[in-house]
Amino acid sequence: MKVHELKHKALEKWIQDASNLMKPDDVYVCDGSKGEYDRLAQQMVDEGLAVQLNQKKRANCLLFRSDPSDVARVENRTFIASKTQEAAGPTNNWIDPVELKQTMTDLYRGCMRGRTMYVIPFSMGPVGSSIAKIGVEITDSPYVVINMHIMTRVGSKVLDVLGTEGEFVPCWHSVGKPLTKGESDNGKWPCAPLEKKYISHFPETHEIWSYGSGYGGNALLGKKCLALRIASVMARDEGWLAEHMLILKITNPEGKAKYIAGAFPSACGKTNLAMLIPTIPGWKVETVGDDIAWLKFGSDGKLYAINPEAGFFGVAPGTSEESNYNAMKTIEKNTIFTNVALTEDFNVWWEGIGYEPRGKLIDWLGNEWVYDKNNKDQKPAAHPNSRFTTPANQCPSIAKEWEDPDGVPISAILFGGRRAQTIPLVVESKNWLHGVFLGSIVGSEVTAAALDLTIGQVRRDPFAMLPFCGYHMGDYFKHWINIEKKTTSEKLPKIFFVNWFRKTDDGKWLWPGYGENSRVLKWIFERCDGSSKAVDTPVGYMPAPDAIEKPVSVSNKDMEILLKVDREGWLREVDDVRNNHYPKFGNHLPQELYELLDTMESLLKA
Ligand code: O2Y
Ligand code: MN
Repeated sequence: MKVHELKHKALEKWIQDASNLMKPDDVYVCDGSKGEYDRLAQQMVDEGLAVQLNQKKRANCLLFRSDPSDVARVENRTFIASKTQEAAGPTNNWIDPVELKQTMTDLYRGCMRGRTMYVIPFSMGPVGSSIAKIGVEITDSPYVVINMHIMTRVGSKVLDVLGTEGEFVPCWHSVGKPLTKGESDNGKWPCAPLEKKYISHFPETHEIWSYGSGYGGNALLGKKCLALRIASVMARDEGWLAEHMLILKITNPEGKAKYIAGAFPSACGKTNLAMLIPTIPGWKVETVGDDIAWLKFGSDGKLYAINPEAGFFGVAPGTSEESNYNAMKTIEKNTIFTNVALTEDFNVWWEGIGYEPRGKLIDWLGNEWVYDKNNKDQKPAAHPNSRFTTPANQCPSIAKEWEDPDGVPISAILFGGRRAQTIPLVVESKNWLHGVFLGSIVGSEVTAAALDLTIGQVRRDPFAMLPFCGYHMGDYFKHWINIEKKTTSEKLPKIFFVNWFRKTDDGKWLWPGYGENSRVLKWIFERCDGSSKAVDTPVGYMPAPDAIEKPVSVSNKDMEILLKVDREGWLREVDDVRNNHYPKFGNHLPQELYELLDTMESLLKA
């Protein structure tokens, strides 16, 4: 479609203004069709930017290798440009919005020379659902277009819902690599150097400006930028919750179903949990979403959740038939792989796929790579943050309600992280406020070297939202507290703190995880039904002895450790929260949370 054929005149003007600034060779409005996807895919294969995989083993699948400098979200180049720094809070990077727009306008000037500007109308949430939000992303990356096709609902149907005056979130994106006359990418992933990358959010005006990166969360602007950072601001203003949560459906042997949402920091296995295959007979888990949930009140006063996305952008390394059978089945076709290794027969391979690679591979950097069993220091063939982009409707465990425009009623919310010590297998909060307190102290051990922390150190990531909240986290805590006032307590989900990652002092896992986590989900399900037993402890309600059936691989002693209150460990936790964590939020930290910390400390010392 041509821009002048658009019925929405404000949208047409916005595109025209962007085009005048960025000077693309051409402007193309995406229709979201399969033909469009296939054309762009073929174009990138022809240009040497993508590899078509083996049609018999990976039908309609592509492999991309990004620039080695453009492999992940860039938190230190991500900005919340609210009018005041105080509104963004101390845990977000802030630049004055006027200054930032000036800087970025200069970068955007002529940035699309030699390229096509693609206009992607997309819906986060089922098209036309009252819960859904519409965005329009302009980008000069055809890689972004085909990823958006999978991750969101794209095209003419979205323009129809937008009509002549509908509201949309304007999202600007450029890889920041204009081409001179006759120049081409020459098979090289285009992007700008780190210091020129900007992933910017303007919360007051609901705008997103991204420049310089073509990768994942930096470029697929419906995901972290719109569905979390901007949506969290909308949710605060409109009285709902935009959360970094999976959504799963769990059904007991009698056929009764409940829906559970769960917030875990990045790299804690949300996709695996959302696609879990229970080890307990008769129980079934199905997938509604693996990363983002929007929770809104229904007319009955209960919280209903939708998954605003249409696909999964999962981490490849560690994904195997054993760790996530459903993901492995989902990615057999129609999938985009980024930065995994290529095998001789044009299939994909990554560390932790469950089998050793044969023959000569091409690693994520494009170099020949042969597996050397005896070399423990061999560089990985796939980048640790290599990804698959795959349609949710191909997932064998997808729940039939996953696209229900009204959402699914949430009975329980889980918070968790990777914690080798202290945090028990599961604890239920005493009430909503206590659940908010547990969410506010979520932390996870660092698994890969980070700039500011060493491996194993706990990084606090309240509600798993620290990198994704578009405003002051202290105010976000208050928003969660206030949610309780919108309904009656018994209609709110119960809140649980879980930890699958407990270890012995000599570093062995205490809990097998994966499908065995269904034993914990069963207890949670039955707590929501009032049918499973718990004991009151200083940290919350914990499973009564034998309330969780022990997996055969876990000893009685280990089970006891998993379900015991480690008073000394918790007192250290209290100390860390009081002295290092809560002070970060200054006077925006709700007083109620300090009071709960005091109460917990006295109970632990009693
Ligand atoms: O590194 C990226 O660009 C992607 S990060 C990501 C992708 C899918 C789901 N969650 C995350 C995350 O960082 O939480
Ligand atoms: Mn995530």
